[in-house]
Amino acid sequence: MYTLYGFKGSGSASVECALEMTGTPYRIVEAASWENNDARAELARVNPLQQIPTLQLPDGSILTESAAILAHLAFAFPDVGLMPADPAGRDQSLRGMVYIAANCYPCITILDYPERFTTATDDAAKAAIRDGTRARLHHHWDLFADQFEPAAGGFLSGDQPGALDLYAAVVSHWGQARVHARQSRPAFAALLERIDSHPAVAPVFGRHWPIAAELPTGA
Ligand SMILES: N[C@@H](CCC(=O)N[C@@H](CS)C(=O)NCC(=O)O)C(=O)O
Repeated sequence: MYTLYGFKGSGSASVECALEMTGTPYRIVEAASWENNDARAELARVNPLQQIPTLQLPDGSILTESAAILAHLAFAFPDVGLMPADPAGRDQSLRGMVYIAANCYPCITILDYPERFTTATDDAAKAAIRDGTRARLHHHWDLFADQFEPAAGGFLSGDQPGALDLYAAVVSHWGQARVHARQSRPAFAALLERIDSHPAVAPVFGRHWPIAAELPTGA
């Protein structure tokens, strides 16, 4: 069976949701770089970056990187509809996931750990890094919203949330992206809320972020 290394309120929520949609058996190992326990050591063995989500496949191999994991599940379970069936739609889904991985998720890492990206040690320098990064993150989400529009079915992946929807909904939980989107790109903010509240998504997101009203704060 699959083993998902993840933690509450983290990026593993997108993969957990996709696994639920496939109906395949899986287990969760609660591990994170910020939790100093045995599971963290296990996570470090399978993913030296100690980042989650990390997924162990039934054959024992390891997948890291949310976009690669979500794409794996979409291809391994093609009937579930995690990606559009038509090649052009699938290409755009992959493009969207790589966009988020390249442009949005790294900003979250910088917001969470500015000290990794500067030799300055004073709080003012870290605050300046955070402020600049947050502004850039919001710009990246604006450009995402302008280029990736929901299909006629209401979601980025069609008539139900798919891999790209899950990834966008999870990563936009942080860095005040939802607050910004409500002002700047209200249709995109509404899409994200539609994804959150879809019956296939809400139970999983509800476990990760129990108080929906507090979702859009972030770093
Ligand atoms: N590039 C990775 C980023 C994953 C990531 O940054 N995950 C966060 C949790 S949401 C993490 O584990 N951070 C811990 C750390 O960097 O020490 C992906 O796209 O999945």
